Amino acid sequence: GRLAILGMGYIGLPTAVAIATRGIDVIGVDVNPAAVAAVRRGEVPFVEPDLAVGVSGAVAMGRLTATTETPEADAFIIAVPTPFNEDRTADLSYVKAAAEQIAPMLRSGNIVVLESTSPPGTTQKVCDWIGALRPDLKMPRDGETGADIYVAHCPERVLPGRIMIEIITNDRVVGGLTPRCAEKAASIYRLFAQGEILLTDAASAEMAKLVENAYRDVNLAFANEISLISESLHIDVWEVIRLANRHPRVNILNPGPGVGGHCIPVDPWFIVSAAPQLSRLIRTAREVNDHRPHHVAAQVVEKAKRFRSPTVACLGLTFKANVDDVRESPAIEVVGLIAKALPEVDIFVSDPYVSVMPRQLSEYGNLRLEGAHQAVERADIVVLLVEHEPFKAMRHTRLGGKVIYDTRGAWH
Ligand code: SAJ
Repeated sequence: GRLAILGMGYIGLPTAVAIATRGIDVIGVDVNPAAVAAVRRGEVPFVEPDLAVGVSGAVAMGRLTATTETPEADAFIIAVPTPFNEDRTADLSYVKAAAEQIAPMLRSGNIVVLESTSPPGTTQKVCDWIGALRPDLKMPRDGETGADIYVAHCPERVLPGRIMIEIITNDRVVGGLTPRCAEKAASIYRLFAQGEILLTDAASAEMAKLVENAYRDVNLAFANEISLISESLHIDVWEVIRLANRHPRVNILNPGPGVGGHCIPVDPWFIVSAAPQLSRLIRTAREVNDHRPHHVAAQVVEKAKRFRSPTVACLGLTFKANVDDVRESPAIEVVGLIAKALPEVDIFVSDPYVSVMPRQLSEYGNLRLEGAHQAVERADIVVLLVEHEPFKAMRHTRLGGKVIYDTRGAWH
């Protein structure tokens, strides 16, 4: 068998490695020639534990190759981004482009799996887009048997930082346009997944994925709101959460400077736009979390007023600890807001995973990227935005005499 994966990113590349390692020939397809060239050299353009060794191994074994042209294959996995538009509806242009790239290559018996997180109904659209270009093929239809092509949705659900573990161990939801489609698509995941494979229909699979991330977002909003309230009452939120979590049925997450990454700040909006009138809690949770960076920045500005000419150190720029991903990072938003509000103040920024000033921050002349120790040494105010391991270790040694704003509770 031969499998093509469209999108050599955070999901497509790990999936390619997992399958290639099982002795299947995998062809990675990407519109970006630089991504293709990197895979061909056995390299990974981002940091993810165990992925680099997996890619170089799979390429060396000759099981993984990459190309910009969609090849013929027995199965196709679509793992391209689904960003959102200004109006917070999903931008399906990458998914559509992938479906249209696949269409001319399809032969009877092929499987097409959508892994990209998508609003309800997208898997059906993929089927329709392909069907429009290939009237010669019988596409799957609810209640009918005997299709030429099998179309299903199998949403990715791996946690950045643990992708190579979770891609193997997580249970997988496989939703087919027909039961036969689900069964066919499941055969791909049975190659490498050790978790259970749960068969369902495509719309349920689409919704389940969105609900998983909305669930986390609502829980993060709860933690962030408790933090806001506790702060206003001069109560230590970390102590409150530590105590409350000793209840057998309470498990509050950690508040922070906001909720980032490419999924959790985006996916709940797909639910809201599918049912705007009914999504009150989910929408409010998004708003609570989106407000966090503004609150954190305002607190820093407040603390800075105590000094005549303060220096601020901001530790962390990525969207969460121990990854190099800065997409939708609340830390970057916080730093930008502080830099804008305090144009006269020197601000040192430090992150072990970031070596060039992120583009969104390049306009501020008062920002400097620094090593953490130098940054802290010179600072009057130290703001911890991401709990990277090396920052946690600074707890006792470096912080004496400074004003500390620990947004992650890493030094508690
Ligand atoms: N965060 C907190 N406090 C916490 C935990 C997280 O503030 O206690 C913040 C993080 O710093 C980050 C954001 O929340 O900014 C999201 O981080 P995360 O670790 O909760 O999740 P992601 O975005 O890395 O991955 C999520 C996962 N979804 C769920 O756990 C339901 C992952 O399984 C999904 O595959 C992924 O989204 C995705 O791609 O959809």
